[in-house]
Amino acid sequence: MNVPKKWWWLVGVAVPIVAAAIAIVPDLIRNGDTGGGDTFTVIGTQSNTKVTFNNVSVIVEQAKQTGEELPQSVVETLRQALKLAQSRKFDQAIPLLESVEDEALVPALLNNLGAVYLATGNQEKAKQYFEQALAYNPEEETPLINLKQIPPGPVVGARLVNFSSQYSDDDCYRYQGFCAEYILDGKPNKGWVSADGKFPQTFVVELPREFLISSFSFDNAARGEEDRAAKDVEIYVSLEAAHLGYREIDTFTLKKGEIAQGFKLASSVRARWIKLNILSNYGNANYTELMEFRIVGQVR
Ligand SMILES: [Ca+2]
Repeated sequence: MNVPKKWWWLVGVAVPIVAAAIAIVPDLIRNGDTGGGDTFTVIGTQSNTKVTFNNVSVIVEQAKQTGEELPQSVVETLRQALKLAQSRKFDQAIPLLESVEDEALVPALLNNLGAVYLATGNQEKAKQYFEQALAYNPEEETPLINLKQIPPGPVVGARLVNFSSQYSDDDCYRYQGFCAEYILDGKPNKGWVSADGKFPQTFVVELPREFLISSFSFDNAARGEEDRAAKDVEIYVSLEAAHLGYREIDTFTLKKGEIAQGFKLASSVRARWIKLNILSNYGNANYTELMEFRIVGQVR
């Protein structure tokens, strides 16, 4: 460094100051400018949940990785939306983010959509977006951070991976409500009818990730004769795989003809796979029915 002698003192003073400033700046960016840093966090309006947003730069970068250069207008809209989110004007941020959803369909944007919905108290919609982001990339950190903030509620993204029987495989779709997968479709009047009168009837449900399960709920108003309604059920959970590692958790007796029958566990259990065995029905010799099986828990 060629510094005139009379300025040498300045090097000793200025260098540490500059070094300290460099150390502080990333934090300032993270907290204050939606253009830089990876994430920023705000407190929701409806709940006191902390929600974490991805910054515009992350969305731009993820789009680039998929071979897409986001148009300047999209980047500008994103920037505006995130500034609104930072000032907790979430309701105004939602339409802006949704307006660019198709053009910037990357995990970081899906996370931000989930985050604005979570901030306004719409946990169901928030969970759908976070799960969608994680479906694109299971390693994506921000949606997972957000999911862990959400108190126990219906698990979103559970899917049926195995079942013992369903009313004639070809006909189950035609009759709109006889297929096994309809026990997870959220509709109390659409569900499963067995292929026969045998027991047990078994369902294996895979959760999108590990959850801490606190309760279950059943819709059990049969569409056919009311004595087809499921009666005694038992529940197993596994952390290993869909086909092994199960331990029994609890048994319940369902009422016939009732929807939203809740059963709370004495203590929450960790689970990635859940096996539901139906052991009996209300007397029908040929068929058994169950309309909905809801799993309530929180991401660990
Ligand atoms: Ca259903």
